[in-house]
Amino acid sequence: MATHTATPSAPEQSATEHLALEDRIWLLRAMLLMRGIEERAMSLYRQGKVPGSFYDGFGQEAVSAGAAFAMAPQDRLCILHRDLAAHIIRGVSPAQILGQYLGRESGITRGRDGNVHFGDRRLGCVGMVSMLPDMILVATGMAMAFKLRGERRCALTWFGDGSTSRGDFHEAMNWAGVQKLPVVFVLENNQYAYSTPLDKQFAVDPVERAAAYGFVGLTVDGNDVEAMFEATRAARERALSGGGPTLIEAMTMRMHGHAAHDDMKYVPTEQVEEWRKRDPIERQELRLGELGVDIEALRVAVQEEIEAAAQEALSAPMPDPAGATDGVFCEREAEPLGDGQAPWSGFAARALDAGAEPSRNAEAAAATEALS
Ligand SMILES: Cc1ncc(C[n+]2csc(CCOP(=O)(O)OP(=O)(O)O)c2C)c(N)n1
Repeated sequence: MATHTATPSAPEQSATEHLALEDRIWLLRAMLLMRGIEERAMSLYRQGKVPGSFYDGFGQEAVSAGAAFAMAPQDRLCILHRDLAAHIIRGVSPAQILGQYLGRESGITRGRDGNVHFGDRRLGCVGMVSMLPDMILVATGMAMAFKLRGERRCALTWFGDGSTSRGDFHEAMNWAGVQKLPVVFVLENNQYAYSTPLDKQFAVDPVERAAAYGFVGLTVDGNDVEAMFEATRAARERALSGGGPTLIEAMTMRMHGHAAHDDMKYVPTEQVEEWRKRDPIERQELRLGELGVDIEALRVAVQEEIEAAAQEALSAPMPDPAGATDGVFCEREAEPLGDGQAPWSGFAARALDAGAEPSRNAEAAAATEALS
């Protein structure tokens, strides 16, 4: 029997039960990197150095950081335009991300796209398709393949509230429910789809629709990175044990315009101010500060890392125009997607149990020692 719970947040206790201190620091670091990279990129955009438009996820960092952190190396991710922390957690370097935004040869698409449509297939991430919400279908298709091949993997995708009004959303949900597919759907409810507010988008909160398709739907505080992690971790466990998909509705707020050109005049200032008090980074800093973590040292280290990455990206060459059409069509047999990084210590512990090498992120462990 499918259930829907409107509980706004998973209890703190259940989050920390699965998170070691190094994990909690990693989550903060991923959010700080996301915010810092996007702030740096926005200033580069204003200097005319980022071609195309610029989209960011300011204020929504916990949604991608928390969910991606719960995914194992062999899982597959379809990452959307406000989910930079997911790329970071999977192992894309800040220099590569900035190289991507600057259209450089060093970016993931090697200058073929800018700030939105990319994903490092070597890290198990599928590059974003612009038509919304087509990545829901891609994730569902991958989960179908895992089931048919008997592979123990889970697919995860993010999408916005506006995406839920399209027919493809319903087709994917229906098929995933019928087939009990190992897929996690993260609905990033950031209150607006471009200028359309929620009350003009749907008459019923879309999380309620999960029950109609026969699987679990739950609402999580999307500005609480640990609650996001815990909800996704549990959804992944359910998916891998045959319990089918989960629709996680992450309640958050788009704190900036739809893209850099948008002054979001249509959003009441009070609404933005209200959400500013729930900033996901400040929240995690408060938690860790109380545990004795040196937040300032972490902030400084992250800023230094971003500045070095910006310099590296700015000095990378532009792509050779002669190769502009390379890689547009698949000219040889496609390589399978690779596995991504999965820094959560829970995966490392399981690998140790199985006698394998730990996947624990050495950098995170060192950071914990230095900061606590
Ligand atoms: C089928 C389709 N229609 C329109 C667009 C243009 N578009 C890009 S993002 C966006 C808003 C999407 O809103 P939402 O799904 O809530 O995600 P958010 O941008 O708020 O994260 C629109 C209309 C698109 N990419 N695809």
